[in-house]
Amino acid sequence: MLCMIDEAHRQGLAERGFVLLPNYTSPALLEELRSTVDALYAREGEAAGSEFRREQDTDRLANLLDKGKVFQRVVGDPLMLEYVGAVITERFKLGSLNGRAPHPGSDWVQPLHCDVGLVKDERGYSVCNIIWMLDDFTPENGATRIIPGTHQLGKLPQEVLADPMGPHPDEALVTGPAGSVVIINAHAWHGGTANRSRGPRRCLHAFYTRWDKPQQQFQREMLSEATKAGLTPAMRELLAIDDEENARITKSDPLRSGFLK
Ligand SMILES: O=C(O)CCC(=O)C(=O)O
Repeated sequence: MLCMIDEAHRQGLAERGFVLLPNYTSPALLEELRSTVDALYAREGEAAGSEFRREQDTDRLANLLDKGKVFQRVVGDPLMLEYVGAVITERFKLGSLNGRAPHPGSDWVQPLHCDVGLVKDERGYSVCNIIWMLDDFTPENGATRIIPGTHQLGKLPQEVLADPMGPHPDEALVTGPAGSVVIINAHAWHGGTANRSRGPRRCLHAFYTRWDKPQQQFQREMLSEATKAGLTPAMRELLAIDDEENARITKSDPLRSGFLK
């Protein structure tokens, strides 16, 4: 297969645990994603995000594959799948696609965490998260912070830090223009910061997990029959719709509702 990942990016991902691709999304796709997300926040109101989790001072959306065909372009983007494969070096599947927007004018800082509370294991890394920025991410509006290299520690921040919500001396703030994407080895300690601005900071989280781990949102049960009927075979496979092993793992493992993903 043709390798499209820049070598410096591959190295950055391996060593620092994340890589930023500024202005990755085309203006047309960015606009479509923004308008779809805004319509969903408006339509779902107080219930938004409730299929998965609510979060203080934050708007969330969950189960997005069931809520617009445009989202298939996000989770199935070939280059992004190649980046995911550089983190999770075995077969992987989509765990979930969510939206997140910290409220303007709030002090709420999301605790540093590893997605679904997982550290690397004897097989390597098992979680990767791609944040699609729908607005500029700035130091004022709640850009994501990441502690470079922590994906290699094999420890959760809550085991090590006195205050996972406090500042960290090594933190890197991931800023970039709307349309950028950041690929995160999701064992790296990371979290959203406070949106102290007056404007929105919308994004999507495309979360992927190794084949032997549970999906965060069980796509076979959460997608409508109409949505499933419209999926290509490749998308069915990425979402593990027909896989009995995934059904068994996901239904029996409480990690799928794990910490903040
Ligand atoms: O939206 C962000 O900046 C990061 C959010 C995150 O890591 C999460 O919700 O698990």
